[in-house]
Amino acid sequence: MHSHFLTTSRSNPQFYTFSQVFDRQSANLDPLWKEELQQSAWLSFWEREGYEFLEEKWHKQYPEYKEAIELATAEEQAAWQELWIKHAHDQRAHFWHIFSCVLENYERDLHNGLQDVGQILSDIDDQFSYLEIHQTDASTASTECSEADQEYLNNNDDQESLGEEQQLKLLGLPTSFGARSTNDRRKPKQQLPSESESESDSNRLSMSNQKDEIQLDVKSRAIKKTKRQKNSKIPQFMRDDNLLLKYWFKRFSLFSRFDQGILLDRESWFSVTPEKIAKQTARRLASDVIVDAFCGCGGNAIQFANTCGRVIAIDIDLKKLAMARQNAAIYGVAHKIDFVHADFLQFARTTRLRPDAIFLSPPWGGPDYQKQQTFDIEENLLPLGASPLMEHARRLTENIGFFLPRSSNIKQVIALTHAGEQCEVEHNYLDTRLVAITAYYGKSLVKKQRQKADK
Ligand code: MGP
Ligand code: SAH
Repeated sequence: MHSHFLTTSRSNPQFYTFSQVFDRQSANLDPLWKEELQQSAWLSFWEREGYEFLEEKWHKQYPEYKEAIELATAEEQAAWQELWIKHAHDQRAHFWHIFSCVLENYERDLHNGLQDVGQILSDIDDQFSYLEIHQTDASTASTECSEADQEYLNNNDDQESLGEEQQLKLLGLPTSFGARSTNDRRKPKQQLPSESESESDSNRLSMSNQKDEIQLDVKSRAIKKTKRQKNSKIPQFMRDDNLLLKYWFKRFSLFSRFDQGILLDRESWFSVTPEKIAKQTARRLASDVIVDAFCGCGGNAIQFANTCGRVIAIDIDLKKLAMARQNAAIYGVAHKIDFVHADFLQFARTTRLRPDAIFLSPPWGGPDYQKQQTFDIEENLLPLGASPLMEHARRLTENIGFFLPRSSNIKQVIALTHAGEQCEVEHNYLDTRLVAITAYYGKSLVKKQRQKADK
């Protein structure tokens, strides 16, 4: 319980995603699978989020930097630059460590989702032996990361708040690497690593790939700082509701602009897609016209508005639509969204609209969905099972993104694929925790990641 709160109270979790392409008959995996996946997932993660993190941590550690650099001599500027490079190396090692733990979780989570897979995918199991994954009871499953790692991952977003020794132990780094006493943190010139130290540091990094290096020049970047109001009030209905309270603690992970007036009703508190995941889905479904079939208070619709030409946001609940409109205005994108009050099933049967993509995030039956070890997507989704819901969506387009519980039966998810086509199943993590999966269907959406092996 305690660690649960530590996890959920953090406002800026890191987002990691892994995906795998399946077709109805086989997963087309080969022995290189894990290594390839690891490489590409790490690169896309680091390219997507690395620089922002480096900057954020840098300015936390050296708040005086911005002013100091203005007056700095050329020599002092070079000293800062060297310090920045070391900082970048340290942080990359730090995130690589966490990433490795998440990857181990992914192996386990994927395996859990495939547990019930029977005849139809009989050859997948053999192929997955390459992953060296072991069957674990989902309720007791833990990553292969040690308990110390877990504690670290749960507690740590700010490296600075950890003891130096603890950091080094957990990062598996030598004392000359990433270690700084609190006192000399603010004295960049005295703590610059020697060149040889720097070199050996970079040699120690688990992945050496040129593309992996984020180009380093902190001076050239303007630093975004969003000031959060500290005085947001917990809505009364949440105070009395133990179930909901945990979502309050992660409000900034749901909406980074939460304190600018985001509105959510009870159902939406536990249903809204966290912003970083919604952003990822929006990158994947970027198109001209998209239908968000169950838009709720707009978590996904807002992000679609940033990547799509036009968003048709449908919900059966008028109050939620009003909140979605206000939330979209906070993100400055309300003008790109048409809010449609309708039953999606009815809409799909009657509309002449032919969007480029549809996103489905229907109700899962409330937070109790977690009580099922394996979530049956044909039985438990509302208002319809996954297959008939997909049939409705396919009247409009074949390009579909489907947001589903992390414990979904992957066999059922794969079975939604059209014969002869593939689907891509994406596992979305915030920090080390799997939040949900997103399945993509339709030729133009599914990544061609296995082409090489297929040839
Ligand atoms: P969760 O399992 O309730 O939260 O939902 P969490 O923090 O993982 O729970 P914990 O007890 O394991 O800590 C995880 C995410 O799934 C939420 O943030 C929502 O984005 C999404 N989600 C949850 N529910 C119940 C629904 C739902 O009914 N519909 C949709 N579309 N998304 C949901
Ligand atoms: N993706 C949304 C959350 C969706 S929650 C977000 O990130 O904010 C599921 C939503 O489906 C709820 O808002 C619910 O009102 C809506 N809904 C339920 N049945 C529906 C139907 N038949 N047609 C359209 N919307 C429906």
